[in-house]
Amino acid sequence: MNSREKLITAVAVVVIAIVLVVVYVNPALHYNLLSNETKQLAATEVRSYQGKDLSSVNDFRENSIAGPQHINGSDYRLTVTGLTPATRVSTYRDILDNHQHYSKVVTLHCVEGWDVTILWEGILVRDLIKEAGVDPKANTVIFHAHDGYTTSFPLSYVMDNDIIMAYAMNNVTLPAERGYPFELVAEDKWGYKWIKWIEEIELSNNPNYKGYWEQRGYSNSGNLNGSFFGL
Ligand SMILES: Nc1nc2c(c(=O)[nH]1)N[C@H]1C(S)=C(S)[C@@H](COP(=O)(O)O)O[C@H]1N2
Ligand SMILES: [Mo]
Repeated sequence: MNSREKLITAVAVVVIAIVLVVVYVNPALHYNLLSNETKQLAATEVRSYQGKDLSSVNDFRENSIAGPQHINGSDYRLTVTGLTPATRVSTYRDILDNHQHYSKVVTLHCVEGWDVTILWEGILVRDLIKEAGVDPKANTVIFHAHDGYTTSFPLSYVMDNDIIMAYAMNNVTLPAERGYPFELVAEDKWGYKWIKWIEEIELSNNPNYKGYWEQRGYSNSGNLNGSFFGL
């Protein structure tokens, strides 16, 4: 090679190296670049699954208490706090790379009268809680979100059911409006229990804790088969 060819080769190597580093270290680019468990060929929303029609990511009404939250995937930390032997801090990559992924079609019903049926993909909340460990005094789990929103459940709800924290819907990574990085798929509960932008999972011994809408009169159990007012 002459010196001009050497220079071109050197520049090409540097450019390729930079691209690889950026793709590898940036979790926001798309989890499936980093995961060997779920292979996706295109980030295109699926609209039917096993014969069922799905709603679209755009069929939700956006009426969050403080508008969409924009969380940077590389700065994101999830903590498990409260009645646990060790406060546990995880990054987005830790959560996606080191846990089993699950998918499930579940319908979200908002008290306003609309609903959306979505193919959710996420990891089990139970797995994160088990990893941190649970003090025997804990009987309640309180989720805290980036916008200050909170909601709570009996601990048994997340430990005895397959409750996932979703990072994708209809095969696409959750957009900011839908709760990126994680929205709780609170099956059998009203939409206000489906907390978006989850940052903290707190183990508590207060079964009477009331979250944002619960303090404003909505049922604390949030059970779909009951009324959303009262208990
Ligand atoms: N952090 C946070 N999560 C939230 C809310 C909110 O305001 N903040 N709204 C809840 C309500 S009332 C519903 S119906 C669902 C779906 O709301 P979306 O259509 O705005 O996504 O998100 C729930 N999760
Ligand atoms: Mo809602």
